[in-house]
This record gives sequence, C-alpha cells and structure tokens, in this order.
Amino acid sequence: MSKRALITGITGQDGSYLAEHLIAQGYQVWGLIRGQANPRKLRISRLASDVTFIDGDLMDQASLVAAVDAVQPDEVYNLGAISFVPMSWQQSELVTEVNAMGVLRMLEAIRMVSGLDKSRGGGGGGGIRFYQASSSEMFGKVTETPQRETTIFHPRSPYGAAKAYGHFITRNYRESFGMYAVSGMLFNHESPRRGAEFVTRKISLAVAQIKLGLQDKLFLGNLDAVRDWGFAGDYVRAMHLMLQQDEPSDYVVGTGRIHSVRDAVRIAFECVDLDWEDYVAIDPTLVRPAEVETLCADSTRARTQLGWEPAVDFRELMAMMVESDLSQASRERDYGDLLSATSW
Ligand code: NAP
Ligand code: G4F
Repeated sequence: MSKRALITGITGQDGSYLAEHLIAQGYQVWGLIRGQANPRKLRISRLASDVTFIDGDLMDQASLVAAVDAVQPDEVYNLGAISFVPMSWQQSELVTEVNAMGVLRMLEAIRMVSGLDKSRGGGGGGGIRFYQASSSEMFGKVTETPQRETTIFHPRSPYGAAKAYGHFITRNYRESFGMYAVSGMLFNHESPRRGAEFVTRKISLAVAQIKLGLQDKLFLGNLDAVRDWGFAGDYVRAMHLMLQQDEPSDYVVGTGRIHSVRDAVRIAFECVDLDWEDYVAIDPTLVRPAEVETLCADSTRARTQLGWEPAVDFRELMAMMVESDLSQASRERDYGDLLSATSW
C-alpha cells in the first residue's frame, strides 16, 4: 500500500518540490493549506495535481489535530513557516508563534492522534514520522567553519531563535516519547520557485528585467555576506531520506561550497553578458540589524549515512533561475501574461 504524507508549507518553494518528489515515489500526498481562498493553492495544483488539500494553520492547535487525524499519515513534513529573516525583526511575535510554537503544536497533534501518554514518557513513539525544517540560521554568528550537527547555535535574528526552539523541541519529543522526529539543518536552497524577496531570486528577476530594458537598477544590502547555496530540488531528497532511516537523527544539508552575494550578482549578470557593476547599487536600509556573515555546511553525515549528494552546482543554479525569469519576463512583455513575473 502506498505511504501517506502530510506536508505543511505545501504552497512554498520546498513544499512544491517535496510534493513532486513524494508523488514520484508513489506516495499519497496531502498539503495543509491555510486561510480563505489561498491564492497559492492554484500554483501547487498546476504542478502536482495529485495533492489533496486539507485546511489547517500552525497557529491553530485544533486544526492540526483534525488534519493529522483525518489524513492518518505515515510521514509529516513540517515546512510551514514565515521564512523571510528580515520579517522576523518587524513581526517578531508572529514569527515566533508560527516558527517555534507551530512546531510544538504539530508535535502535539501527532502525539495526541498517536495516543502517546505525556505522563509516562518513553513510549513506543507511535507510527508517524516527523520532519522539522530546521535552518542554518541557527548557527548565526558561527563558532566553527564549516558547520556540522554538533556546532553550537548562536542565532542572529528572531527567525533563527525561533528555529532553534523548533529544533530542540523536536529532539525533546524524540527523547521523551520515542517519536521518530528529526530535524534537517538545511543551508540556503533556491530555485526558480524561490520567493522574490530572497536575494538570489531578487537578483535573477532583476537581471531578466534589466536585460529586457524593463528595469535600470538593482538595489541590494550587504554584498559581502557569504552563503552555501544549493538547489531546492536536491534538498527535498534529503528530507525524504531522513525519514527512511532505522534510527531517527538530525542532519546538516548543504553543498560545502560558498559564494558571496557579490559572486551571485556577478555570475547572474554574466549569464546575460552584462557587467553587474553598471547596474547594482547599495541601499543601506536593506542591511540587517544583525547579519549572519558566513555559512558553510559540513554535510559529511548526510553524504555517508543518507547517501545524499547535491546534483546542481551554484553556477548552474543561477543560470537556471536567470533563464526561467528571462523567459517569464519576455512572455509577460510580449503577451501581457496575466501571471506576474514572480509567479510560477
Ligand atoms: P517558503 O517558500 O517561504 O514557504 C513557507 C510556507 O509556509 C508557505 O507554504 C506558507 O503558506 C507556509 N506558512 C506560513 N505561515 C503558516 C502558518 N501559520 N500555518 C501554516 N503554514 C504556514 O519557504 P521554503 O523556502 O519553502 O522553506 C520551507 C521551510 O524550510 C521553512 O520552514 C523555512 O523556514 C525552512 N528553511 C528554508 C531554507 C531555504 O533556504 N529555503 C533553508 C533552511 C530552512 P502560505 O501560502 O499560506 O503563506
Ligand atoms: O536570501 P536571503 O534573504 O536569505 P537568508 O537570510 O540567508 O535566509 C534564507 O536561508 C535560511 C537558511 O540559512 C533560511 F532559514 C531562511 O528561511 C531563508 O530561506 O539573504 C541572504 C543574504 C543575507 O546575508 C542578506 O543580508 O543576502 C544578503 N542580502 C544582501 N542584499 C540580501 C539583500 N538579502 C535580501 N533578501 N535582499 C537584499 O537586497
């Protein structure tokens, strides 16, 4: 019989790739969808028509219990979050509610539906396996390079602090109730489906618009920030593999290759034969109150124990994103496409 998976954050970048991957593996996939007439539902239906939607919100405990009870999943992937770091300074409480308390609520939903008794602990863990979308932002002001599973956390934003709570509460439910609950400590991963507010997509969209003469300048913040950027389609394979092991464990997932924002801009402009220095300007308001200067993954455990390897390198990734935005922007320019250039 085919396995059943419930994905929160189904309308996001990772939710879409994971849904496609699981369906290709023969899973029945449910996606938790929040709000009334969520416009992003249509995007997922177009990409993965086999996904069944179920209402729920990480802010609402009862809705999560109802969703888990209705789906009776073998695996739950908790990808839902407010994922844009700068928003976590503007709306710290909301981000903490969703990104930290939301994890606790999802774990509680699984515990309740599985009938695990809080007063006893230990337990058989129930049959539902849980994946938490942890983040390299937890490493923040890094204490060692590259970062691995044992590297100490020093979050630099309310987002990173909330993710650290989600990480530890996931481990705590594993240790307290024997749940198969794991965290993937994923480094930045991008794609043509990345939100337009994140730096790589902001760059690829601008490069496309500039090439077509639709935009003059690209304003950015800190060009010196360094990230370990990979392709989202590669990273969802790691999420799935983490739930297929004999023993639950947390894994760092990244490429181990680093680039600065300046490198990303240069490479993206090179894709369309333009010199980035003619178009990029600094907007100091885009510099963050506390920056994560550099992140670099040591994914040795994921490579050796999960057999995971990334397939797309950074230059290919930027080229893929620029190409996609170029073709979308030219369609929009030529045919007045009803879809905006940022949609997929
Ligand atoms: P994304 O594109 O921003 O998607 C976030 C998803 O969370 C959306 O589907 C959104 O749904 C959903 N969501 C927001 N608030 C919610 C709530 N209250 N209840 C239920 N769902 C809610 O993020 P992503 O890039 O796919 O990332 C997936 C996860 O991995 C996130 O948890 C992120 O923090 C984490 N992560 C991402 C990266 C990365 O580089 N991409 C790296 C490390 C960790 P709506 O359509 O309803 O807004
Ligand atoms: O693309 P970013 O906004 O991603 P950030 O902050 O690293 O967070 C992403 O990766 C995390 C994993 O490490 C995830 F947990 C999180 O959910 C999200 O997916 O910014 C990358 C870097 C930053 O150092 C930022 O200061 O780019 C720098 N940057 C410079 N100019 C800019 C800009 N970032 C954005 N978004 N916009 C700019 O104009």
